[in-house]
Amino acid sequence: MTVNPLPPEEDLSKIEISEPATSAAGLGGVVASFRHAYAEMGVRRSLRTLTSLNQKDGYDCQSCAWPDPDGERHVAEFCENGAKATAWEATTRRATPELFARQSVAELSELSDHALGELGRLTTPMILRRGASHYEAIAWDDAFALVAAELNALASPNEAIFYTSGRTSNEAAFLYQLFVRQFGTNNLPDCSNMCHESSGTGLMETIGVGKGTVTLEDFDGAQAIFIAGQNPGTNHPRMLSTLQRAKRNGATIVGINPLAEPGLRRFKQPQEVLGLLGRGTQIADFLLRVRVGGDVALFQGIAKALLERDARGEHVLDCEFIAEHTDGFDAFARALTRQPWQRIVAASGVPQEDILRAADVFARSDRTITCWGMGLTQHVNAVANIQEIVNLHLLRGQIGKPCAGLCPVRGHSNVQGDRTVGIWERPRPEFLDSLGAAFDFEPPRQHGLDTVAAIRAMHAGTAKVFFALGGNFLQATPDTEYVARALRRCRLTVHVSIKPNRAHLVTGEQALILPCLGRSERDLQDGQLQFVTTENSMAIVQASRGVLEPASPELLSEPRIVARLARATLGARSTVPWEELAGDYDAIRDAIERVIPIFERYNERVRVPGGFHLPNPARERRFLTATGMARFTVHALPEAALEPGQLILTTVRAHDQFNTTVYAPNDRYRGVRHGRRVVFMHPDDMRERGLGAEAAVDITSHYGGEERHARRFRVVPYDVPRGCAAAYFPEANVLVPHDHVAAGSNTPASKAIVVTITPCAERST
Ligand SMILES: Nc1nc2c(c(=O)[nH]1)N[C@H]1C(S)=C(S)[C@@H](COP(=O)(O)OP(=O)(O)OC[C@H]3O[C@@H](n4cnc5c(=O)[nH]c(N)nc54)[C@H](O)[C@@H]3O)O[C@H]1N2
Ligand SMILES: Nc1nc2c(c(=O)[nH]1)N[C@H]1C(S)=C(S)[C@@H](COP(=O)(O)OP(=O)(O)OC[C@H]3O[C@@H](n4cnc5c(=O)[nH]c(N)nc54)[C@H](O)[C@@H]3O)O[C@H]1N2
Ligand SMILES: [Mo]
Repeated sequence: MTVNPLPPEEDLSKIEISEPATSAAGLGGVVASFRHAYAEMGVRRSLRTLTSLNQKDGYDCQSCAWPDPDGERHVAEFCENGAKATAWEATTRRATPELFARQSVAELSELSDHALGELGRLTTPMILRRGASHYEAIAWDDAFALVAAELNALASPNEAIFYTSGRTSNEAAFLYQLFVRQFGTNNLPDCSNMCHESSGTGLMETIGVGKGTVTLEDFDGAQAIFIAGQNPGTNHPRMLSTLQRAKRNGATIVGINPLAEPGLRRFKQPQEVLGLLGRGTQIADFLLRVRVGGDVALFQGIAKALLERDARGEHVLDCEFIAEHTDGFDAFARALTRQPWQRIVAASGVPQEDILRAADVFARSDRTITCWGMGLTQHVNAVANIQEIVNLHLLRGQIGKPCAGLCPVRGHSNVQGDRTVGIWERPRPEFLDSLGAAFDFEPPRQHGLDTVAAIRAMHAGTAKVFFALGGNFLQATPDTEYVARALRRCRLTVHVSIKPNRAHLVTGEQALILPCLGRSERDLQDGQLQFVTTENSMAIVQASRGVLEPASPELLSEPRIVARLARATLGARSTVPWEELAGDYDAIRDAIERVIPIFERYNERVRVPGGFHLPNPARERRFLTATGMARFTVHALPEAALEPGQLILTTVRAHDQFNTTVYAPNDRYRGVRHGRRVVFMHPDDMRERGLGAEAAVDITSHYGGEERHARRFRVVPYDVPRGCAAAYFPEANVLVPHDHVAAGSNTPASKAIVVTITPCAERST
């Protein structure tokens, strides 16, 4: 039978809706951390793990990529969601072969995403044989032999896809891309393709480097901080401490978001007694309630206001910086002069006086930082969103000086590092030259497939083996039913994972689950305790050492899995000493240093507590673009293409999830409990459609004449702009067309889905 790729329906009548929170963290956060940790791992284990989290001799939190402070660290240098991520990994529950023998793949697919995760840690490699209904255990050697045989039977190495999720360490990622390139392909899609790819593309073209230009310390002296399309209270809670400090030092903070997220409003510092109980610190001085997809217009409005003030003689532009370091200013200024204010206001949904107020903050600040997240990167015009921020910063020279600059806030804890060490389907020629020279082979030069292209290739039958180092490809990608068909067409699908997820249930003809060590666990190789390294959102490379006994003696580390797979697949074709490298991570780091010069003295520097910074030329006002200048760019306003009755739906994360991992079916901050199939709507938009509070609805997306359906959601009246709606990722991914992507970065536009919302045939009570 064919397994349903979608999460099962929910009992909508159980969903409880209350007022959204008005502040983030505080006592509620601490209680939630410990309650969750104790339930999963008991008291002793909770203390052992939580006190090692983000300490200089401990391990890097698996949750987000927000950096750790350089100086003294608090004993509790973690947040509620870091604690949940740790507890989720360090749980004492086990998904054993007996469990898989009892429950068929079809039966497992009827569990919710939360329940699938609750099955516990995988203990043994598992195989789903051709035509079988149940997974069964398989020996590691046999598993590697099977993958190797399937890979070597392909007509071309380009028929294999090698996906990476951003939790993978630098060491594992480097070995993996080396194996994939020796095998003969650049088909290395990763989660970044769905995440900050638009930031990388937008920044590379304009400032010559695809990463952010600020450090954590820069926040302490910033005069203004803009936070656009990001929900730090849920997704980067430790950022709130940084913002609180900046605020106490006098910074003005402006949020740009269709939703009034509690984390942007008030923060009660859980590490301070007063923070637990008091009113907390107000974070954003004000919020610009942009309509979904209205950011290009909004940033243009701010820039237009600056240009107008300068024209009135107020000297708000940094003319010296513009002359010395940029090109394209004249064309940019001309385009904005011609852009009428009415269009800017209509397209952004923000009144002109609010835009002028934001421009005033920008004009008065000599040290401005702009942070952004998925609210900007997952749009058709996402690259333009990022480049409009660059334009603003260039106007006032707010880059490459202390306490000012650009800050894409990365998601997965090592997504930035994976790219630095070579996980990229479009590698630079110099990188390949260096890799080839270090390992004496000729790497493939043809660009590989990114995530969306990989989905299409599998769907078309031109890619036949899918291998994932972490992640949940089925549910993280757009267009779930299309992706399910794509995966089912493969000869073999393989997931290196730590817990069961839905991607293990929608498979190729054969499927393998290869269980690996988690980051919190001790990694012993060839009798030596190893550590791995990760790079955070601000380009600091740090060591991470697990402290717990592995969940099962049969688990292998990710570098070991890659090495054994490489040896099984490449045999005498490769001269790389795979097993030696997997037995000594220092040797992997030495190899990284040989290939990527910015890692000079890697092993020495990463042993200094706190790690080291990778260089960023834009920080020093060296712009490695074709012209050697930072570039102003001109972007058209997107045409609003909504037909009567249509809304624009954005997809967001709930407070109790990490991407496709659901810790609990709740979102305390938005006032939702006991369910996730909800859609947030403006009360007037509900009234117009005759939808009462608690109505059960179906959501239909419309794209290129096609319709996609997500059925049985409960509507929640919410403070969203008129014409906009929000639902949770991954439940809404079935609505996202796979070919609805950002221009330039090919990132699925999962923050801007054109939908209609209609009552379900049958109503919940
Ligand atoms: N606890 C927890 N931590 C996480 C994650 C998690 O799932 N859970 N995920 C990790 C990952 S991989 C990532 S990439 C980050 C994601 O962190 P965020 O970027 O904060 O992720 P989202 O929840 O997608 O939220 C995006 C924000 O953008 C807003 N938004 C939506 N549409 C628009 C728009 O058109 N314009 C503007 N200006 N805003 C908009 C939403 O209201 C929301 O507040 O977090 C990382 N950290
Ligand atoms: N509609 C919509 N879709 C989105 C987004 C959105 O905002 N809206 N956000 C996008 C973004 S920003 C991202 S980053 C992607 C995320 O895409 P992915 O990175 O593919 O998804 P995750 O849910 O983070 O992956 C979770 C799985 O990783 C495995 N895992 C956890 N820890 C480890 C480990 O240490 N090693 C290994 N090997 N496996 C491990 C677990 O088995 C878990 O089930 O989703 C994207 N999809
Ligand atoms: Mo992400």
